[in-house]
Amino acid sequence: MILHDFALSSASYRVRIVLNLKGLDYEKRSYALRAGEQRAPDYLAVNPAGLVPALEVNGLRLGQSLAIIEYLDAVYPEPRMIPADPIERARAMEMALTIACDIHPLNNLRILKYLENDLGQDQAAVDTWYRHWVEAGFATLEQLLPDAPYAGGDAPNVVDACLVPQMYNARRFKTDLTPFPRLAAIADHAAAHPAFATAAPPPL
Ligand SMILES: N[C@@H](CCC(=O)N[C@@H](CS)C(=O)NCC(=O)O)C(=O)O
Repeated sequence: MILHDFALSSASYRVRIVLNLKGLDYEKRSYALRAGEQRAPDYLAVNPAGLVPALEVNGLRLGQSLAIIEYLDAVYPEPRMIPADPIERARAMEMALTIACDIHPLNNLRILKYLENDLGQDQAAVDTWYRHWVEAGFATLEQLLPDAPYAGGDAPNVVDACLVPQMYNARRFKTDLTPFPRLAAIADHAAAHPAFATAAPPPL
């Protein structure tokens, strides 16, 4: 398996966590996102979106971190990342998608660069934008998360794999986490798990 990756990419970080939790070996290929390496023709042939991550396995080339996690869960079911029970599954996806659809796409590198380079916003305005959307999504998650050690209950699941990278980025952008004590506790607990620690980018 080849993971097309970048250490600071939170979507790639999700997949690294899941590969580690499942104990799967993989080769990493890294792309300097600020330099635009993800838009080079060779990589566009792997992932036409020009985004990381992408996973190559047995001739399959797959983009979208949650599609990759779903694939890995189907082929390597233990430990499960996406619950089998329909209600638990729907609840897990509600939380994971709050991060993957309602926070991350608004704060991705290309959006921040567009705000800065095309719309003339300064760094302070970009940082305010970033924190605004993190805080909106985190306020939702603070209500949804279970009263448990992990977002997945007694063991980490897809929600933890999305939450820990998003929390890393929230701290990187100096988001005030005071209103989100449950979220911070769960993210910190999961981040200490060896599979998460091994997947982590350099400490802030
Ligand atoms: N929804 C996609 C998002 C992928 C994505 O946006 N990746 C970012 C890094 S976290 C990226 O490649 N950004 C490059 C850019 O914005 O040009 C997923 O979950 O895989």
